[in-house]
Amino acid sequence: MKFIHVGDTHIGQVYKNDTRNNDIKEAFTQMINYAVAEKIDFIVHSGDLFDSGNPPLDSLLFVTDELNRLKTAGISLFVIPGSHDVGIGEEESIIELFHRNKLLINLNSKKYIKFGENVNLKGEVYKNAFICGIKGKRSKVEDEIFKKLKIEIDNSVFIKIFAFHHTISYLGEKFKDLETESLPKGFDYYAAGHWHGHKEDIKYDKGIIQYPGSLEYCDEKEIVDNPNRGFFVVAYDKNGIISIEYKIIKTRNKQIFTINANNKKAIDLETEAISKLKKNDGDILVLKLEGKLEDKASGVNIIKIKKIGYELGYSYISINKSKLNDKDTDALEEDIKTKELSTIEYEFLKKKGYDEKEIKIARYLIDSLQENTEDIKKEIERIFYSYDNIKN
Ligand SMILES: [Mn+2]
Repeated sequence: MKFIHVGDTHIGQVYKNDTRNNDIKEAFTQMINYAVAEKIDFIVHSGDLFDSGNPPLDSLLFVTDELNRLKTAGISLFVIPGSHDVGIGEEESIIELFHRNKLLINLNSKKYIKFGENVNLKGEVYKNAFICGIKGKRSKVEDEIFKKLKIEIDNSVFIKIFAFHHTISYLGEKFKDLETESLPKGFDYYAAGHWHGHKEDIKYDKGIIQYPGSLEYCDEKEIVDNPNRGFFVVAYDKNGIISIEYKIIKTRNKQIFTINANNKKAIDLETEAISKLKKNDGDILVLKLEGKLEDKASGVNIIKIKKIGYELGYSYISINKSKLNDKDTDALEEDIKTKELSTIEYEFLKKKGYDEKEIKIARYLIDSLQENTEDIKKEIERIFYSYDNIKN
């Protein structure tokens, strides 16, 4: 018997670029094609099937069609909602809509999970596997729910699978939202999601934790850092797991350049950047501009570079200036060390050409934003959530 473990497919509008959003769909189709062609027994999805809890109609239609293909092939899909599958302020996730239409099994649908003094969790027994899981939450440490977890494990099966959607402390303290030790014990395979990197064979209790990573690159950092994208194919029999294979999907060609700005003028940096571009058939282009320019960083005409790039055939262009400095950024760094924030704000607005009255209004707005009212808190949470979306 064989199952696929996939996660973080993020169907939706990850990019402000149709080609890349279609690439994300195409990656999902590649996975479904494989499952159908190889007669896979079932699929476990470890969360973030969609990029948002309120996906656009084209995403809903696309997923409906793909899941119908799976259904026709007799392949069951077990899903836990991820941090992205739940809309802001909502309890239910978009996954539940598909569950009720019998296109997948939402492992956190009401019949599987009961919250009380304990969190009672049930699973499904399917093809001699016991499958259960806990949905992800946005940007909260969720050790609490895991501590209260009581799972009715069926021990008569060949393998036991636990799906979750968190970054465990094993991967580093910086991004963790769950202590590794908080995971329940007694499972053979921990199907992990949320962290978009790819990590295999993390030993835990008597089992292993597996992160397939995002199925397609969800941002520029993933494009640069993670060369391969894919999903796991796990074979098992009555003795347990036989083999695990990481199936790499086909992704678009990438061209990544870093250009150093030291001792250069903006126009020279721009010319050098343009000289790197070549005619191509829909490649991804990432240009990283780093170092310190002699004149102003704003002198690099990003719009012009992108225009030339798109004319040469690139389907997606990202130009990163976050490590590009000039005398102004140096001065700002010095200011931060020596001056009050309000002085820096005042001087900044003055330099931008605002008069005293306008600066007063701006100051009033800045101050009101620092007040701790519920509305502002909510707004800030929303902004942090969007930021979190970019990261995970
Ligand atoms: Mn994700």
